[in-house]
Amino acid sequence: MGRTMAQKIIEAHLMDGTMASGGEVGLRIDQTLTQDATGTMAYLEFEGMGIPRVKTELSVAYIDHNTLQNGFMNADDHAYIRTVAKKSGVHYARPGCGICHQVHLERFAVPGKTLIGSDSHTPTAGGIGMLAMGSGGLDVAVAMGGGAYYIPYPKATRITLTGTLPAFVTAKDIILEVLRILSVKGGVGKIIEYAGPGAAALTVPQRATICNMGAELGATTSLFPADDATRAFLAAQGREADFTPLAPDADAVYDEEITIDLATLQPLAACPHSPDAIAPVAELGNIQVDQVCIGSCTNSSLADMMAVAAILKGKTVAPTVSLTISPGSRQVLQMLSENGALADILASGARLLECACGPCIGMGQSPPSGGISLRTFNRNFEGRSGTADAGVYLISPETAAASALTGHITDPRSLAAIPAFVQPESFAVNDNMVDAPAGETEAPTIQVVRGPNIKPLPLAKPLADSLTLPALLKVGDNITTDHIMPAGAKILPYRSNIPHLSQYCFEGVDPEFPARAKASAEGGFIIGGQNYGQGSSREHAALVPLYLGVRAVIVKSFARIHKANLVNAGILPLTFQNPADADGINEGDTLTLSGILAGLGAGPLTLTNERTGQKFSPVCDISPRQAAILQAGGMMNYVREQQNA
Ligand code: MIC
Ligand code: SF4
Repeated sequence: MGRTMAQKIIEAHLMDGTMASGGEVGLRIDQTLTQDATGTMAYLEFEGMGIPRVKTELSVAYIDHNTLQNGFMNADDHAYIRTVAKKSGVHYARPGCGICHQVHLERFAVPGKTLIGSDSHTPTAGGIGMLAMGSGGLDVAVAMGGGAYYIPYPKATRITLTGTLPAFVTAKDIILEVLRILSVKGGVGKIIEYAGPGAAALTVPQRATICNMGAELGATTSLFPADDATRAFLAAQGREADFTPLAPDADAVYDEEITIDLATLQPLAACPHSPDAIAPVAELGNIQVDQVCIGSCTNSSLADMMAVAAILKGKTVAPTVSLTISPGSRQVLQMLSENGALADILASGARLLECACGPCIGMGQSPPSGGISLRTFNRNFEGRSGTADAGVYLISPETAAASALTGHITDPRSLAAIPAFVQPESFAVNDNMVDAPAGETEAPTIQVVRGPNIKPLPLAKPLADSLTLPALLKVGDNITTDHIMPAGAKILPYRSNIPHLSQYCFEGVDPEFPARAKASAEGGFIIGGQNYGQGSSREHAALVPLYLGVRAVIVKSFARIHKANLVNAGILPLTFQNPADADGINEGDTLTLSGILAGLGAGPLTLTNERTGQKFSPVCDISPRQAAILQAGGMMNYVREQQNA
């Protein structure tokens, strides 16, 4: 039987498991990346595993999230990451290099290879034909040490793109259309492959935009073929030698097929507060805009910025709008400054931010109270911007620039034509801000710098067979990891300080939760709905609940990365067999969970509501390997046990 692109890469990297649905496959990982909001923890975990040097072909530590530095915390964490990277064999991309996914695409991603990153948008590199997945820091630490990365064997979805994009309709609108079709949980357990003449006509950065927001579908990852466009992009980056072709076999079998005629698309927007709340821009009516933010790992390529510059050229941003621009990398910024487009952007009144995540993760630029913000980003979860009652719309750079000029949400098709962007034959390549690690002889002499913000990791209690504990919190569907462990300028600097972070757990959902959890001596359970833990890969959304005493999370369904993070932390991820069972539990009820050890991965456990006497049979749908991790009390303990054996 023919193979899909993902199946080819999986087969070439298979270390463990069989390629059949229902099971788990363990993959050899060629490259890893970390960013600074999750990286500190990942390197602490790597150090904790006692492996002196990384065993990957390439590992890169980026500094892009925590760049506000309002206090010593971020700079201390950067010094830690810089020194631990140098010692451990990891390349260090200094602050100012750009957003990890954009820089990795430009400088390091290789078709046909595997990449995991401690960031959910790592699939961006799927645009170049790389099998790139987001994971928690513990999984990155294991992969850096040469261990396999495990995923549930994915289902295959093919999205065939036909036709040609109309003017001012973009790659962003394609992925927003896919989100409209599939929703924020429609990609869970799937790898999405793009095909057809419409896919072939897209450049690598356009493909990367689409793969980037595949994370919002919950997909394991997304992939484009590696073809002539891929070779041209790599050649322009001075990396043609990294090219290998990738295409599915003609008789490859897909579990699901979707076709989108690009000619029928129009500019779209994801409306507040979910990336799948899609509406055509033309139908939104006259919505006044307070802020427009252009950038993020979704839309910060040279092509995106050139389109924005062309639209802004010779015009002035509307008086009521604050327009911010964050180019995705120093390469993009340098080329914009050399070709004059930056002058057009600045002359329009745009506010230039550094090449980093910035407003996307709430690090500055929070909109005004009740404000409307248009962003070319990938997530518009309630409160993520830093303003609890702001409404964020996700749109293309073209829609963003058009709206910044008029002051209201504007269909860019109303604009005069702009010059077509032609990808340069060579990008401005300069890797002088990516520091190579020390060699094997120098490495042991390097002192790792540890600031006072770095606190020890919480470790799980040994697994009991039965637990009688309160339901500490009950939540609804689509709870994001931003709900569980918010980010933003106030909290993000404490990503290496779990005790401090714990005060903010579920802050926007129920500010009393941390105190309630701490008051329960033996801890308790969380009850949730569908797609629990969607969004960010932050393992803090598991480590902080662990610190607060959460022993099991019992929900209708999980997002992939968060479920893996719960197991790695040592928290039981349980699923109700009948979603309506969640209705039989109220917050505060005392619950007895029994048959835990026998139930790990094999048949139901028993959950008794001591208030009503009702019994439920949730399942722990995990692999034997994950059952062993839970039995060991989480991944750190499991790795140590394995090393001792
Ligand atoms: C995000 O976009 O939510 C982040 C911040 O990049 C996260 C990682 C994190 O929480 O540090 C992600 O997407 O995984
Ligand atoms: Fe950074 Fe935003 Fe991309 Fe996350 S989604 S990596 S915060 S730019």
